[in-house]
Amino acid sequence: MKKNHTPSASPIDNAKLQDLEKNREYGEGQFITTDHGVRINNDHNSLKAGERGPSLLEDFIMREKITHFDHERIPERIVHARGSGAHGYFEAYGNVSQYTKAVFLNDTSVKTPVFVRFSTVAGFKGSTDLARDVRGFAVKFYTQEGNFDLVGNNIPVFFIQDAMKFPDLIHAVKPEPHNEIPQAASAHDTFWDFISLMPESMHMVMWAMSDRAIPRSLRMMEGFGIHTFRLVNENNESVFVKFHWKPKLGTHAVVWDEALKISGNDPDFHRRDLWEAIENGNFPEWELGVQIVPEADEHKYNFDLLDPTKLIPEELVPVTKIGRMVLNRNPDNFFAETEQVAFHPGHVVPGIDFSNDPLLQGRLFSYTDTQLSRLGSPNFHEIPINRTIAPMHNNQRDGHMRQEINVGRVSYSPNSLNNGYPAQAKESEGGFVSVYERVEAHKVRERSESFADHFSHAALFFKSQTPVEQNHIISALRFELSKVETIAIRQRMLGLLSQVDNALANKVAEGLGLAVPAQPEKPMNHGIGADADPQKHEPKPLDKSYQPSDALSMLKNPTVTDTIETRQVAFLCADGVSEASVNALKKALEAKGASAKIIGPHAGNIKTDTGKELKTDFTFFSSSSVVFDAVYIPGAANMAPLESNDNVIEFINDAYRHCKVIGADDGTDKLLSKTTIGNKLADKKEKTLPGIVMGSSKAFADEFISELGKHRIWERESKIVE
Ligand code: HDE
Repeated sequence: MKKNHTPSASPIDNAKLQDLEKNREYGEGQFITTDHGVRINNDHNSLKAGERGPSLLEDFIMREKITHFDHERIPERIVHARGSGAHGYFEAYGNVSQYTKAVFLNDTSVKTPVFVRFSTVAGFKGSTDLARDVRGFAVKFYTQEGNFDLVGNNIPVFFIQDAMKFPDLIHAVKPEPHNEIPQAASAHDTFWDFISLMPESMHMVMWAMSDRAIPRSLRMMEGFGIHTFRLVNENNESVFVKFHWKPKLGTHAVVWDEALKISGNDPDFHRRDLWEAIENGNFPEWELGVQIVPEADEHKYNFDLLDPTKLIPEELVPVTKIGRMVLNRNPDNFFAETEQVAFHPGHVVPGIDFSNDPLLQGRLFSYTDTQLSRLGSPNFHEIPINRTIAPMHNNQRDGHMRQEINVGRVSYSPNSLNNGYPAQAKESEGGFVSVYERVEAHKVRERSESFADHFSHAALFFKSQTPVEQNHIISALRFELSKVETIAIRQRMLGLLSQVDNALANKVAEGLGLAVPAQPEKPMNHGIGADADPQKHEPKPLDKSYQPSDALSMLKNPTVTDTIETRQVAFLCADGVSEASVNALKKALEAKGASAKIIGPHAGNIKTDTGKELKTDFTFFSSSSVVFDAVYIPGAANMAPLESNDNVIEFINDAYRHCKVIGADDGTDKLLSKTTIGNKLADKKEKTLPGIVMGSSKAFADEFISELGKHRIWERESKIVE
């Protein structure tokens, strides 16, 4: 069999790595040329008739350069436009052969290369990272049996049950079409109008209003495949499966006021954090987990496994860890890799198959279709980041920007001129065979009655949260709904919330200055005629049999960890700062994998009390406590420059408000007296406040680190629910 020429290899094999090396050095010691290899003699001036004369049309060099530039942009993704990517690998623990024949999930000797793209959903490509939004968590596994894409989110359920509603959902959440306001935000009328008429969205709404929607870092998020998939073993026996990613650093969030301020201070906060962690060798890591449900148990639960607005509580079906993923290399080129990567839930390998979840089924159509307009050609699989490392042969040919130079006369099957090749693979030879599922039914446009419980999982989620987390959900709903101008929409939402949890609805209503309607409005009254009811079935009453699930709360989650690895502490310093005070905590933090950033009155260096130079990383003016995990005020020969600086006062006040740990050495009392801390101490007539670590004792660093390990000091927060 003749081999086809492949001009460049897949993105992750050795040949590609060498290519990348070459690319990195590309241009070094080389002449600048046109795209067609002609050396350019003058890249600064266009060709003109005389120094002051008109430009000449014959200037093929300028025309080529400008034409290329004019076409540099491609359409951004219709959803998930804002994203950040990284390379890494996946290693299996080798404990799933009874469930799946997928080699990459079983063979412990294989390191499967991966490319991951994290994203927000609603905002445009240049929008802020800290929008309140679900995060995309899409992983491309370059397995030896072909590419497997796990295109998931950081929230385990979705807003809608049927793909048919996706364009409506997205039209509702995107900026409103008449004035294109607001950017990357769900806090506006069209979104809540749609939601208030879609009771099935209530479970996802609870998650989206929780702190899951404002992660501290992309490295500190869980990931979920959402839909029920199937695993298939060598004997073609199948089980249902839900996929989970569990982050090594735990699941953490920022607070809403902080998110708003980060958006101004550093809109690239998550992208920068991911990039810097990898550059510094702090490789983000997740474990891949599965919840397995035998086929025989398909109807065992009081929710439908095919309904993507439901989850399987971990207490009912535990998560078994089956491997780990490490991200250890930043992209070389954002456009070539992060922008051009094309994910598709339909990219599966033998051993993984689909369920009949109607949202998943719709996605299986959508993702190839969207690449045709975004990447512009059916040959998008040839873009290096999308290439499989498995041998690839078929009779697909030609099309825009075809890279491969297929050799020979044969591009059809069956053929005899190429001895029948490329040949079909039997199942025993790794050929993909769909799950042998019997389907016999009427064609209908209907929703199953088993999808009609819209409130029980929303209520389960809410009651599984700690009071702190419940407060945040209530505040988020108050924030969002107070931005909705149409009172009827606010009221309709209160009606829906009251069916989830009365106390929740009442607290939100209080914040809106409204009363919870005695009789929730029937959403479908807004449709035209009875046929507009998508559900057909009456919503089911609340199922109160669910026990709270700790895994649903970020604070109670059993995987929560007190590690301070990669956390960043702002040290507020000026000339005369005590070198000993800086060094003692800095050393202790670094020993635990955290780092100190010196914030000073100006860029460059400041002088310590021993006359040494200390380099500042940021200034009081150019930074803010919202982009750090904690604050430390070292002792100093002269505190006056800090005491008289409004930015310093705001820095400390924000850190206090956002429940961050604040450490203060001896001699900082006057500065603290000008901040919220001073006011609180005076009010309470107490010497200490939670999470404020004072003094210079030997135990100081240990105490500071132990408080930092709590992530936030929630006792400080003002409460809506006790
Ligand atoms: Fe997507 N989604 N989606 N989606 N989705 C896209 O594909 C779509 C859904 C998700 O980093 C698009 O290449 C439909 C659920 C992620 O490149 C598009 C439906 C989940 C990403 C598309 C859904 C997702 C996308 C836009 C309802 C969680 C970003 C650009 C049936 C499991 C991938 C593109 C990346 C991207 C369609 C619902 C996750 C238009 C029709 C549910 C993480 O094809």
